Amino acid sequence: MFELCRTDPDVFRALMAEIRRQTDQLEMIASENFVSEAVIQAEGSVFMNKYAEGYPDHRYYGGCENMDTVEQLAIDRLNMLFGSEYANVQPHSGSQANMAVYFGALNPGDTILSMSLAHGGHLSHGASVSFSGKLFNVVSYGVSRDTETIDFEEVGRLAREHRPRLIVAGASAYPRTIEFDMFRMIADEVGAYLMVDMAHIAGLVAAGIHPSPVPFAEFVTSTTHKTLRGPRGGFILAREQFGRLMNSQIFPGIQGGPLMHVIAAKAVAFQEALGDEYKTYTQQIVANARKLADVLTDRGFRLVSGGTDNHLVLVDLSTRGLTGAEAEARLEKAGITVNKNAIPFDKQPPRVTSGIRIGTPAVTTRGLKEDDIEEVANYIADILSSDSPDGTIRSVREKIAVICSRYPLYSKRIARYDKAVQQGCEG
Ligand code: DSN
Repeated sequence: MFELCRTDPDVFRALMAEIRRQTDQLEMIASENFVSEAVIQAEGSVFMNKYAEGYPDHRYYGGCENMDTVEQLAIDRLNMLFGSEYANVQPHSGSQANMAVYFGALNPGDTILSMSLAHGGHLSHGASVSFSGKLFNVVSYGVSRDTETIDFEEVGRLAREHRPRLIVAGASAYPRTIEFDMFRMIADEVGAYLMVDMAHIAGLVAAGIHPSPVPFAEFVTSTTHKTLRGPRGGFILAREQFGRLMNSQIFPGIQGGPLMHVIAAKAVAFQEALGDEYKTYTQQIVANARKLADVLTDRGFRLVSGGTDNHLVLVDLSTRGLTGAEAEARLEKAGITVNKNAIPFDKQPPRVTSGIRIGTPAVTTRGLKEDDIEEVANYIADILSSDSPDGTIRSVREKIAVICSRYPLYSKRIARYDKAVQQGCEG
């Protein structure tokens, strides 16, 4: 830290501020998490200096023997984690993993049937502003008005009508179990490929808490940094027969040199996810989300679909005279970070929304359990119920600070940063 502090005080100050922001607030954005020190060390390493275009044992650069070791470790661990036949750990992100599948399985103009962004889907599943919506003919399914769960009658009807070449399952804001077997049946009926983007739930799938898409889908994509608790990045799993195709779509198709420091960090995170402690962690994520759902419901809030089976809840604020944007801002002032989120059939525009999405992966990594979540959920309810919330926000801010000090995070790292500053960056 002394070097960074000395050579680039501007970046160092931003880093100090960011570690304080992450540790002094409760992070409840459903897609975020805190990686281990081991993951940070693998990523912040000299692996980042190396070009390794190609794949293990087939590289376009010399000196790749250690790159081969880490990439093969990541691939083998990932296959073990999900019981898959083929894995590609090079995608820089979930969007690039999805792009590789689309480019491998489809021709431009082909039809994709995927979940609408407005009902919980993802930009890269065909939103008009994304490459996926620009290059392919996208038909969207959503949730039913009654249950706010995926409307499989609609999925089947749209599939029969539009004969998509690819059906996409997976969501960014869906609090319920996704029935991959139902998607498989519909895909088989119309002769479509099935791709599951399990980014949000990958950690729950790895631990066996959510059904796995691997037996049902030709292609499974994911990010590595959400419930899976790795570095930011993506991966693809596929049936063996599609392995060569997926490899060529990632490199040289859409990426150049892989980020070997990120792949090393992925390998470390996958190893962590194979351990028993990780399974306990994911069970606690879900227990915490259920407690959050129960308390908010008891306090009179309406949750989309009436509750949760996974790591997140989607709160409908439309009947409380509050928008998602206002709720997000209030909670942030109190030290609780969430994001505004459209709810199904939302009447508000995307920058405003009628909902907030609240997730438990990051606070569970800190160590919060159901009792703590009950306390936090009541604070959230207090802030969102108040007509003039300033006083409530101030008092909750103090209580959140107490919870944060009860569950410290990155303490040794912060001590090292502080020492660097105290010693004038000389050490
Ligand atoms: N931005 C992510 C999320 O928050 O769900 C999805 O990529």
